[in-house]
This record gives sequence, structure tokens and C-alpha cells, in this order.
Amino acid sequence: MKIEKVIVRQIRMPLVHFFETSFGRTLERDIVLVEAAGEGASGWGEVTAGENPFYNEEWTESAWLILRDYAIPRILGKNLSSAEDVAPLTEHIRGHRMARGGLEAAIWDLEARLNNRPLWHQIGGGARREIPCGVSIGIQDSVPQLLEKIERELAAGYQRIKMKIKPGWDVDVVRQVRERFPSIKLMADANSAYTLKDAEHLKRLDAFYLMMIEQPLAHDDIIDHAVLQSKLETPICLDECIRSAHHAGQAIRLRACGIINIKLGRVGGFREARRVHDVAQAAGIPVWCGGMLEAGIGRAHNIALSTLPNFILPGDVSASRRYWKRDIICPAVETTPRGTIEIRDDPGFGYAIDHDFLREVTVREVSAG
Ligand code: OSB
Ligand code: MG
Repeated sequence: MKIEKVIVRQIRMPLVHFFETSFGRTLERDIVLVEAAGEGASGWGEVTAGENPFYNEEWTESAWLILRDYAIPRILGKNLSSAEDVAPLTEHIRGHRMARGGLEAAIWDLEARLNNRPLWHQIGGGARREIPCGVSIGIQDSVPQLLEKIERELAAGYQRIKMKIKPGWDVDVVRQVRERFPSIKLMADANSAYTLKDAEHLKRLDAFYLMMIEQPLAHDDIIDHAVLQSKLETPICLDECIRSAHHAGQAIRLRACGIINIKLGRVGGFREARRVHDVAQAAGIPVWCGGMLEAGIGRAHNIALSTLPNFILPGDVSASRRYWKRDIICPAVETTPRGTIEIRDDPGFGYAIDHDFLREVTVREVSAG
């Protein structure tokens, strides 16, 4: 498989509702898309970096430059035996896994299309025909607003609710949600808003039998999470801390978590995502697929990833309409009344690109090769 041309585009689309985490509020997304062409076909990838370096160190602008100046030149014109080769060829670039992962994912999609098979098959998935879906609900302006949102998502069939927490919006809010919805699958995500000094405070969350608490402590500190986990009944799920299978192995060995959230971009693409999945599976640690407010391409890639066997828990992969008035793919991603997404058997990531709309929302484009 020879990569003859790579086109990088940046699109800009407003979110239907703002999304607020402990690190800030997002109203509009600036997303980098990668199209890798060769042998008469094109594969597509989406970079999951945010608009600012607040979730991790990457952002739209850094992804653009890393792709243009470092990642693409290492792949262009190369004869690859498979998409497996992409990650090792860009490994020399330190960090910037989301940028590298967007290119890597495009080449997995290209390989699937050249083989005329769905992406889920190409990556070795297919353990299920529909994936269980949860939703991630951001910090709201008031508790009644949060309760109303949860109500609406449950009515749509979503199987679990994740609520974002931060100091000042945590124990009391979780208590009110639990009182209103005593039997739902509920979890909380702190996006690194606490330190070990808050251990006693976080322990109060044990009373609400959450499925898990996601990434309470620093983005780069596995050891403190191990200390905290030893004090909590509630399982810790690591997100930001796990950037590789090696990190996953270390976190599991230290008993820093009981669950792992796998994000395709955060770990640098499908090759590493699968390795994280395998390490967790061998240790009996369940995983689920995280989301990064993706447009349709990233969303479809997450669906394919979620068909690997150890993606047992409902993920943060949900319908396009929760984010976008119009998505860049056709059809948009939709959920069943059971709160699942059915997988598709079309070649590649399984949806068509809406090229007219893509052109409308593209703000810049650069091509190489
Ligand atoms: O921590 O999972 C996170 C969104 C942006 C950055 C980080 C996170 C999130 C989400 C949203 O929780 C998941 C989604 O709905 O795409
Ligand atoms: Mg998270």
C-alpha cells in the first residue's frame, strides 16, 4: 500500500450545546481531518485534539504543524505492508499522539477500503453487532438543568450517564442526581481537578455507588491514583494518564484503576489502542471507548474500535445530533431505542462523507504528495 497523497483539512462547527469540563467550556470545535490517498482510494481520519492545550498538551494548531512538518513526511511515498507500520514510522516524534493517531487512523481506513471490508473487520473487531452507549454530560449552570438533561438522555435510551465534576460541583450535585435517579448506571469524570489532599472529600462519593470515578487526579500521575484507589470503594477509571499499553500495564500493576477509558487519539491510533485493550483484557480490567466531541469520522472510528471484545462497558460514543445540527457524514450516527449503535458493513469506516457540507465548513486545507 503506497501513500501517494495526504490532504489535511481544518473544519469549524458550532456545538449544539456548550460542553463544560473542569478545564473549561467548549462552544465551537476546530477539527483537523486527514485524508490519505493511494492505490486509487482515500482513507479518512480525525484528530481528536481540542481547541486549547487543556485536556492534554495538544491542540488544533499543534496537530496541524506536527502533521504537516513531521508525521506526513515520514509516511508519504512509503510502501507500507499494512497500517500497522504507521505508528512505528512516526514514533520518533515525541508525544503528539492525537496528531499522529489521526494520520494512522486514516491509513487503517484506507487499508480497509482497499480490502473492500469494514474498518471494524480490518482492526480485528466484530465481537458485537451493536455497541452499548452512554452519554457524557458537562457541568451545567444549575442542578435542575442537569437533572432535566439526564432525564432527556435516559428517555432516549442511553444506558449510562456520566456527569462531569469539579471542586464546588461534586458531592452535593451527585447526591441530588442519585436521589432523583436511584437505580441508573451513573459515573463521574473529574478531568484531573483534584489532588490527594481531597481524598477524604472524594471518599464521600462512595455513598452514591457510582460505576466509577474517572481521572480524579493529575493527568500524568499514576502513583497518586494508586494511593487514592486504596482508600476508595468506587473503582477509579483512568483516562488522561493512559497514553500507551505500557502505561496501562503500569497502572494495573500498581492497582491504580479498576477500569480503563480508551481514546483512539490519546494513545496514538488503532495499533496502540488495541495493545491497551489487550493488556487490560489479560488482566481482567474492562475498558470502554471515550469520546472527544468528535465529528462523524472520529465517531465512526470509535464505533469500529468499540467492537473489540473487551469493550464491555457503555462508552461515550453517542448520536451525532447531540453535538451537531448537521454532521459531515451520511447518514448521521444514530442510536436505537435500546441505547446502542448498530455497526455497518460498508467498506472502511462505514459512512459516506458529505462532501458538499465538508467544503462548507472547511476553513483551511493543505496537501502533500
Ligand atoms: O474526559 O472524557 C473526557 C470531552 C472533551 C475532553 C475530554 C472528555 C470529554 C468528554 C466528552 O467527556 C465525551 C463525548 O461526548 O465526546
Ligand atoms: Mg475523561
